[in-house]
Amino acid sequence: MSRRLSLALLVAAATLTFALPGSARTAQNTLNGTVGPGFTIRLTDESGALVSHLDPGTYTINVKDQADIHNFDLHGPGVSEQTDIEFVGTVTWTVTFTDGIYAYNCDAHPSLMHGRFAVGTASLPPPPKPKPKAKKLLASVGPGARISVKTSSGARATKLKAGAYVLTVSDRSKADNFHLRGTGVNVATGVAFTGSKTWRIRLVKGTYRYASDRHSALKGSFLVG
Ligand SMILES: [Cu+2]
Repeated sequence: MSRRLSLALLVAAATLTFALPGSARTAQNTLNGTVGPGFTIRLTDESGALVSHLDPGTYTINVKDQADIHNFDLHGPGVSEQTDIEFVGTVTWTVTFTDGIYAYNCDAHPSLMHGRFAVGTASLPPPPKPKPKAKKLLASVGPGARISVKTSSGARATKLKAGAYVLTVSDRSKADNFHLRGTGVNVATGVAFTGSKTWRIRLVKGTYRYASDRHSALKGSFLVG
C-alpha cells in the first residue's frame, strides 16, 4: 500500500468517525407538550405517541398552554422549565435530557395532571400488578338443621382454589351459629345472633371445616388446593 493511499484512508476513516456523532448531535428531536383546556397534560413525540422513554440528547419542546388555570412544568436532571399558570400561548424550550427520570405536571393540579418518562439507561418502574379480585362465598345456617357454604354460582363449595375470598354468612337461626375453621381462618357468628356477617378471608391449601358450635352434627367441609 502506498503511503499516499494509506493517508487517504486514514483521512476517510477520521471523517467517518467524526461524521457519526456529529450527525446525531444535529438531529433535531421535537416533542410537543400540551396542557388544557381541560384537566389534561401530555408530552408527545412527532408521531403523536405519549413519551415514555427517550434517548439522551437535545430536544426542542413546543409547549401549548391552553388554559389560564393550568401550566406546564417540566423537570428532571438538569432541566427545569415551566409556563406561568396565567399564561396562555405557545413557548419553545430547548432542553438536554440525560440518563434519568423526568416528570411534568400542572403546578395548580399536580396530583391530577402529571406524567413522566425515562431517558437513556433509566426506566420507569412497571405499573403495579392489579390484585386478583376476591371471590365470593355465601354461607348460611338455619332455619332448621341446615348449614352450607356455596360459591357465587350457587353450587355447594367442595373444592376451592387458594386465594382471597369474601365470605358472607346469613345466620337465620337463634339456636345455631356458623363457625368456619382452617389454616389462617377462624370466624364465627354468635349462637343467638341472626343476621348477616361478612369477612375477608384468605384460603390456603388444606381442609376447612364449618359447623354449628351448638350442634356438632350440623357441619360441612371443603377442600382448598
Ligand atoms: Cu391544572
